[in-house]
Amino acid sequence: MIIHVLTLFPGLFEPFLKESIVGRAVAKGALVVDLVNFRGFAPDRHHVVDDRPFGGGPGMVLKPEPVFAAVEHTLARARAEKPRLILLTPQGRRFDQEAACTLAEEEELLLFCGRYEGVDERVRLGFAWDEISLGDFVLSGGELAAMCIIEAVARLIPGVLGDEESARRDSFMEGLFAPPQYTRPRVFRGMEVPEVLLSGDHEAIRRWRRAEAERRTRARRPDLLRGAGGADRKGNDEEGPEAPPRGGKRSG
Ligand code: 9D3
Repeated sequence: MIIHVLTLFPGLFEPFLKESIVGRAVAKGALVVDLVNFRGFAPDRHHVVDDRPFGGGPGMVLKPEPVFAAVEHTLARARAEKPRLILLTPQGRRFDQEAACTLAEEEELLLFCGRYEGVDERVRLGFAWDEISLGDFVLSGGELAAMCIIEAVARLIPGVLGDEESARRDSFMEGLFAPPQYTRPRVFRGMEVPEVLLSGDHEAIRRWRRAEAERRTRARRPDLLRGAGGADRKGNDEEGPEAPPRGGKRSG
């Protein structure tokens, strides 16, 4: 998979792309991340990318010219005919594992990281973006959201996780929280490992883990047990006039 990241802060991504599972995916060539600093696409001598909002108000807005130039340049060099365009914004559809699975099926993605108060509205209107948010909290820009998406997607690329890790992902526990986990020692500060985990009775262990996973999920996140299709399972309203762009496969 190829992921183009358009950002004013490519340095934030560099250590992240070297370490751990994402680093391994990049080293193997299963994932290529192309960092594009769109400051270089600002037409003026000082490479100014932001300006004051028409109508007044606090903060600055990303100017359309460098963003259009960077997106069009990246699309022109892309391998896929139509890479999926993703705008990271607090106004987007909430990211979840289902969205990660959808993105992992794509050959090529373009992630645009905004800064300041956001992008000029004509950037939103000028391209067929999927708009994605990480949740209802305030970040300073889209970079950390982009890294979360890169990590969630990289884990789903075939061959990126080791056998043991992917077996766990495919297990019956999917959709529930993990059951309590213990390792040595058997007693730590007076707290003992549950007897069943030491019993060697694999069927009893399986039943205990399943029951604990369900109990914990019911206590903390009963919405996860109600299954897909619940009215507001993701905190998004039903389809309304202002529902964020939907994503999903585009045609042609
Ligand atoms: C305090 C500024 N807000 C005034 C109404 C709006 C605002 C603008 C830009 C809030 C955050 C940002 C920058 N955030 C992102 O670019 C972002 C984000 C986020 O802040 N939270 C969750 N997901 C995302 S994805 C991109």
